[in-house]
Amino acid sequence: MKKICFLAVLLSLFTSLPAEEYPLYDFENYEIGTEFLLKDVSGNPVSAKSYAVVAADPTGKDNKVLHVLLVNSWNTYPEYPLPDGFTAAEFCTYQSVAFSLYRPQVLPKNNDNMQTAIYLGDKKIYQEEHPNYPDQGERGKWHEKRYAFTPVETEASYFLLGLHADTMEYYLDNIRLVRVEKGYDYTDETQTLRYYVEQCGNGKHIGVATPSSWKNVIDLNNDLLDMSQTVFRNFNMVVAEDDMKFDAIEPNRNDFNFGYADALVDFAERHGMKVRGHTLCWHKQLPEWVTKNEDRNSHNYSREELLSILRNHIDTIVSHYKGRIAEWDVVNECLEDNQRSYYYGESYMYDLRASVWSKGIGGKLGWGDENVGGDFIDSAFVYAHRADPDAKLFLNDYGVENRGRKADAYYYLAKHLVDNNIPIHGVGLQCHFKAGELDSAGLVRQIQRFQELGLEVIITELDIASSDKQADEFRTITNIFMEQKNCPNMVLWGVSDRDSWRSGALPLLFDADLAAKPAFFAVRDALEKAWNDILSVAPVPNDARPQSPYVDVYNFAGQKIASGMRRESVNFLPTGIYIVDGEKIMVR
Ligand code: 9MR
Repeated sequence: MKKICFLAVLLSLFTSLPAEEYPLYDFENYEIGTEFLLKDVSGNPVSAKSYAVVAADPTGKDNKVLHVLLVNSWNTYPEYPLPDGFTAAEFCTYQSVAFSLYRPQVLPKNNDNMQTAIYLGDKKIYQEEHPNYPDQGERGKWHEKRYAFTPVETEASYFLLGLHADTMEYYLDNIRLVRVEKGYDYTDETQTLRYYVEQCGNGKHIGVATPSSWKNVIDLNNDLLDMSQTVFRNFNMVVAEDDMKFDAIEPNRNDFNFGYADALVDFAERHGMKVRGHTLCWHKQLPEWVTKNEDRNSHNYSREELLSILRNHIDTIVSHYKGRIAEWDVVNECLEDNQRSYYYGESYMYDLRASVWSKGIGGKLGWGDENVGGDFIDSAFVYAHRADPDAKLFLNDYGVENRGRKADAYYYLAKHLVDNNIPIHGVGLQCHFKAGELDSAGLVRQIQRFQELGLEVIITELDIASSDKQADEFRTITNIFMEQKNCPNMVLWGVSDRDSWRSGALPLLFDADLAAKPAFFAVRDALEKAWNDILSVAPVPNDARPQSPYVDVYNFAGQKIASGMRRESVNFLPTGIYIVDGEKIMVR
């Protein structure tokens, strides 16, 4: 343990870690004019006008490069033999392929649809798929590129690397493999976040949002991928960043697309992780058939029709995952940012945001805009509860974590739901924090007053903008999460800074190479501290009173897990903390 802490301190002094590189092709040993084979991976003949040939650097430097011209050739890439004695298996021990790319000022046919693809033998190990095509950088200049690939099993003796379009011209140089130092070794479980949270034996989960399918940075079917391993080795809960939202899952009316969501749930089950569902009812990311405008009912659906759209959506999805998704964000971001009806007559109120749901369904719950009502909230919770009575159901919102009108409005909304017996189990605090915004006393107070309502509080979308305090702020919030009894889960909104929705803010625990940042070590230290605190609970004297040979056993969260168990059998329960005869017992 000491060794790990020392390592953590040492590493936290560095922000970027060294990379190990293996040079593959710099073309300097080739004669100008040497041809490289071009291969069409669809098996079609390559047009005779296409070529890949060693040439002089187009910027005039004394340097040899590979010049590729493709004419009417889709899916066609230069083929590079692996260096003598260097196997495909060794290739796959690296994480990324890096190279320099130059595109001439004038492209043939002005074709700019350029996606990079990499194959090892006939197996595709990387392809950029993006609806808008990636920005390959300004033309007439060299640019550095680096792509993490998916390792595969193959005995291939060559790889393919190039750009994908019909007719185009480009230059490549300095092709190499890169392995990055991560600062910790995730194959040693005692160095991961998950290990410490699970050692605590109190049922808490540390979770992460898996990158949206369109970002193409996680393959949920490939457990070898660095991104996949970073996720399942460090976290024991997942949520889809985008792929369970309305537009992703019901893009056309009653036409459900469960592809990525199913893959995520399978991935989670394969790795013993819990799944949060996000999100059933939101004003954003709605398909056009629901509304064309997020704050209006643009198709003028009737109240009945909208309720039936909402019911069918919730019922289908929650039933599809019955028993497999532990908790749902049922209603997301339903409060106005600016709470004007804060104090109304004798009581505290809340303004609901205008949306297709609040405007089209209406109802009495909520004040402010008289055309806005909250019946959709009650309905959404009831539909979800009917579809899976065991799933825990949550409100989720931002700007409600500390003190202030919106934080109060959130409390009063939740209280209203509880008072009206709506099946709600808790609230999510998103926690997208700017540097310095975390108010720990305010956060603790907010978590605790929901406890008085009997509600859980989940930190659902944590990210904190980078600053010299970032690691400390992550440590503070992790301590709060571990200390507060009604706060079972803390979820990071993304894995790597590179893929974050706030990419410029560098708000997460891993950098673009999935190397651990100081924030990672701060979270891990806080989890380890929580475990140490539990271990240091004083042993209970066992001669204090007569003992029954049969006991009821509760878990650390206070749920009964066994009635009338033989006292000796308690020692054979899985490692963890249990409550027996009102005392904590540690089973190792
Ligand atoms: O991270 C999500 C990003 O990829 C989407 O483009 C965006 C669209 O609205 O939603 C982001 O996630 C949001 C989450 O679903 C709800 N709370 C705010 C999050 C950040 O915008």
